Amino acid sequence: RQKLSIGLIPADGIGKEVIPAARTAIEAVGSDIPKTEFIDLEAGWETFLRVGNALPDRTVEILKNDCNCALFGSVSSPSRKVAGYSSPIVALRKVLDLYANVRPVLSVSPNPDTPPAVDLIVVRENTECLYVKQEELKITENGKEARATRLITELASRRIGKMAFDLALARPREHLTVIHKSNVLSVTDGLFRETVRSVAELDAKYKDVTIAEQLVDSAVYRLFREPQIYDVMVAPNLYGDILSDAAAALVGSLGVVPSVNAGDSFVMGEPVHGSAPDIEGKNIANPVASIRSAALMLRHMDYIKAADRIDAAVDSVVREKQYLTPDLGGSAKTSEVVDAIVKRI
Ligand code: NAD
Ligand code: K
Ligand code: MN
Repeated sequence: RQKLSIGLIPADGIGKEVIPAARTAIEAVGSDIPKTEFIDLEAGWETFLRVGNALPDRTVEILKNDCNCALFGSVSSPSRKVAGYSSPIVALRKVLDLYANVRPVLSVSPNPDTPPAVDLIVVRENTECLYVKQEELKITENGKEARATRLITELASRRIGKMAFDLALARPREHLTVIHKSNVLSVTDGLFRETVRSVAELDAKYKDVTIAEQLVDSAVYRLFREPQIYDVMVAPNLYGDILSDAAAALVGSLGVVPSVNAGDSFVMGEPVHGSAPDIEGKNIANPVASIRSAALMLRHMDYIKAADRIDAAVDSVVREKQYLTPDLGGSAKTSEVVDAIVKRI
């Protein structure tokens, strides 16, 4: 690549504080990536209030036509139904066919020589399950009745399975846990489980990956008791969403957990956390999740050296108490943490 065009979609709340931080970190890596251009793009609840559309066509077109990759912040979605509003992040994952949400959860050990207590990756299917959002409400003689469709396809389960096996193969332990609930949902989760397992049966290159299975409820339980048993976990959309927020609790804060939404031809970095309205505008949001998401995005595009430099800078900064934001028990400001990370990159 001669040039890198990165779409920036801060969206709402603390997204507007942490995405600029991620941009600064990318700018700091300089010549380890091609000449970079950033394109500011709109989406989110505030965009909806302003223009009546949470994901303007212009944003999608520029992402599709002009960007190599993107960074998304967080969106504030109302809990009640609002006519005309639909979450732009769910829509973006679909229109860009970003079928995998890859969420590494890593604890930072007090010194560089001790291995981290938690070091796992949640690989979440990103396009179907209950997130197809086909819900209906009807009135029956016994009152209201609501239904939702839960879609699991062989195609989506196979490609997420492949992504998970590839990630497992690249890690020292080469261990994959398939998360499901097929004791109850034998048709849908049964298809997910069997299809993911069949990926290894059909391709000899995965023969060294060890495979385990865990029902999603006990997976959460075991995650809290013995997180070290997990290496790569692959799950349908909803279970993956819940598991990765739970795993974030193990490493101190949602504010440090990054992700990428990845497809075959596009990747979008995104912190796992939401728009955090409770701390918005106070310069105390933890920028680590977003900065690590930028590194993960670059790593996914094979800019390994740039990604390593960002991650190493983050690792060294978060080992120092003076650079912990309030979510991690400290009193550092967002800007202080960003400055320290940029200096070390
Ligand atoms: P949240 O992730 O926004 O916040 C949960 C808690 O974690 C809050 O106490 C918050 O202050 C804290 N937190 C989150 N990120 C932090 C950071 N970087 N630094 C310090 N503290 C941080 O989840 P929520 O409160 O359930 O949802 C708030 C809004 O975000 C809702 O409108 C929800 O729909 C939206 N949301 C969006 C996304 C997304 O954009 N993909 C994901 C989750 C939630
Ligand atoms: K987010
Ligand atoms: Mn979530």
